[in-house]
Amino acid sequence: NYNEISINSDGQLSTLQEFIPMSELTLGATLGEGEFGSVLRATYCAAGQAPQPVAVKTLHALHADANRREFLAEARLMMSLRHPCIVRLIGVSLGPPLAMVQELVALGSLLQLLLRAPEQAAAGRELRLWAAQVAAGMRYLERRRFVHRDLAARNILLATRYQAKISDFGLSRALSADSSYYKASQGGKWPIKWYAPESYNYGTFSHASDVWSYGVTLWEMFSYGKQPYGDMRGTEAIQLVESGQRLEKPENCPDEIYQVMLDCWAYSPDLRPTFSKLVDVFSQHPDYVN
Ligand code: ACK
Repeated sequence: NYNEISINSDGQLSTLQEFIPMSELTLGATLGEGEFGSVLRATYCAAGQAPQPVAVKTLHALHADANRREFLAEARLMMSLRHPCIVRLIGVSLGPPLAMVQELVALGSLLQLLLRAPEQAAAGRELRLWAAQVAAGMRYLERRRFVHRDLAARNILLATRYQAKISDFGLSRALSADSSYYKASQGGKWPIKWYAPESYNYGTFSHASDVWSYGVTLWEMFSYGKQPYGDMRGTEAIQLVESGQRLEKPENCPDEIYQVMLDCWAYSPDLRPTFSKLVDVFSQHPDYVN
């Protein structure tokens, strides 16, 4: 339904190449359920090009035209992002259902890997490498003035054991007009346990609030996929943070790494490290190249 392309007043999205007709996608197995819809493996056969394995992320939330418009504008921005530590958005399929066509990231999510095979995933070496790569991807997003808003281990994917990539950046903002869906899909909750105080108090999101979430993501990594704040409800986790307490040091986590987490969880956004600083902290790794 190419009529929808004219929705965009700035005209940039109407360069057709960003829209992938369903006929060029051969859908395969379901990879899993995401926060916004299903994720399917697929093959993308663009005319005159070699078939390419992709992940197709459907967005069931986007029925209303207003949301679609906002999403498509955001998708245009996402498509302009290119970095080895960022999952590439190849295009958007107008469906129905509306879907994002992304590069296929072979090993799936870091959280699943940590949970499935903690002893294998466990070499602290790799944890530090992934930490460096996520910081590098976030530094790139910051330079492009892109706030992620949902940085968490579930949104880090692994292309190989030595290449972590950030996915779903900006998606929660793109979908914020339809927040009811996002809340519902989280089992009635926003991902509050990853939110900085200014985010859960005032709905403010910034690079500094992404840094707070990065700290929680580090905590997930170094605790091999544990749920932050255990079974606590979001409101209880908020009380804990507001009282000045923080997530405890994961077992066997080096002190200097826990100190980085605590720095990320400074109550005042101005006191948190920047992603550039975080890249410096972790990029001493021998396998780190980005
Ligand atoms: O751990 P997984 O296999 O990795 O299960 C989740 C599931 O979809 C729901 O998010 C997988 N997934 C998401 N995006 C991609 C992608 N671009 N490439 C490969 N797998 C993906 C994720």
